Amino acid sequence: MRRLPLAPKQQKPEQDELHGAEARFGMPRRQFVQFCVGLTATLGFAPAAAGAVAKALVQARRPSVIWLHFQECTGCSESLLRAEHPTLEKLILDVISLDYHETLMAAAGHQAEQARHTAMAANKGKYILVVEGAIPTGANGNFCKIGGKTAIELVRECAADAAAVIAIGSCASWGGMPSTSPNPTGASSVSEILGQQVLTIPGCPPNPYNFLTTVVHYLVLGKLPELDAKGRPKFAYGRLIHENCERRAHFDAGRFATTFGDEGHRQGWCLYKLGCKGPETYANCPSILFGDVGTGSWPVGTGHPCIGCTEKGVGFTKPIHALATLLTVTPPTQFARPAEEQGQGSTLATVACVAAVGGLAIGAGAQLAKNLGNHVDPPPPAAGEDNQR
Ligand code: FSX
Ligand code: SF4
Ligand code: F3S
Repeated sequence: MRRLPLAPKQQKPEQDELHGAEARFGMPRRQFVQFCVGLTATLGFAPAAAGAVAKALVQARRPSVIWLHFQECTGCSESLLRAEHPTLEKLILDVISLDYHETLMAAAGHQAEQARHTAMAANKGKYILVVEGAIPTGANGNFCKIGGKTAIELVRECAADAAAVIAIGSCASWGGMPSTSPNPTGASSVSEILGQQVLTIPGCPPNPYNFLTTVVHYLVLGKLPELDAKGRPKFAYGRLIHENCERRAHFDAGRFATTFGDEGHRQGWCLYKLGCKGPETYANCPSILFGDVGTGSWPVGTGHPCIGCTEKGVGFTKPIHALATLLTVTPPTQFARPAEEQGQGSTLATVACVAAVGGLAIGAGAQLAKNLGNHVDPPPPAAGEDNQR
């Protein structure tokens, strides 16, 4: 029998790296250590890098963040408000300096505009621009104007002096829901408006930890994480949902729910035949879950097929109950290690890449355990019911 790789020994942050954490973050030292170790694992850094993460969080100068809102439901901000480690309040006050955010700031009108101009001037070339929502290009951009400027003008103006631009949510990443056919407002992505690929954190809403972790990567290494062809951080969007799904064992065994509420659905079988887009959607939803409420807190975990909300060309494009394209049918335990693709070296960044391999391996081990734990014997199929592939 193939032996699963053992988890590397966890190394906790050094005491001096924790100095000041309690005062700055207002959280017990133990909780702070857990938070740092969790972020380190999410990033795919080696466990030994938890100290560097802690140090960066304690000592780094808070980057100024300007957050723009356009065509969207504000679910991206809402999902951040529901994050627990840390809460958005801690994120605002301690990890980033949120200098402009229309939904959360107390200022309005001219005061709000002044806050944006002041932050941009004081942090020229250093601030992070976060854009939430699609940008309407129809009617010369006049569908959305703030302070007398169109969304197109605002994005270009704020991006000009930004150190980094992050498109948060599917709307800003590729147009998302507002761009669904026939797209009467000409809803477009940030990358389309700027004419260059920016970092995207798609999802409707996106997972708040993927944003938090991206910011922490920036704090620790002074640069944005490695991206895929759609601008998504590879640490979060490097693998298909189908590869880490807790129902995968049922897919491999050919056990499918065929209607909502049938025996297979109640037994937690695979949702592929109900239109699950996990086989063609890249995201870490099954691994990091949502809302900090425990096991199963993600769409498929609650019994609904993934609609592919992180995947351009799938979410809000393909009919919800259309069958997904199977990008791979190889069981995840058979995947080649990605080590060879990552290269080797001794810098923290490279250690992080190599650690990602360990992280994935550990994830695969945990996933296998989860899958085995979820295994149930199939009930006899009802007459005429097709539960087999
Ligand atoms: Fe809503 Fe954000 Fe969806 Fe869009 O998330 S959750 S419509 S991705 O821009 O507010
Ligand atoms: Fe999970 Fe969907 Fe893949 Fe089935 S098709 S294993 S429910 S991701
Ligand atoms: Fe979206 Fe599918 Fe994840 S619908 S939240 S990508 S499980």
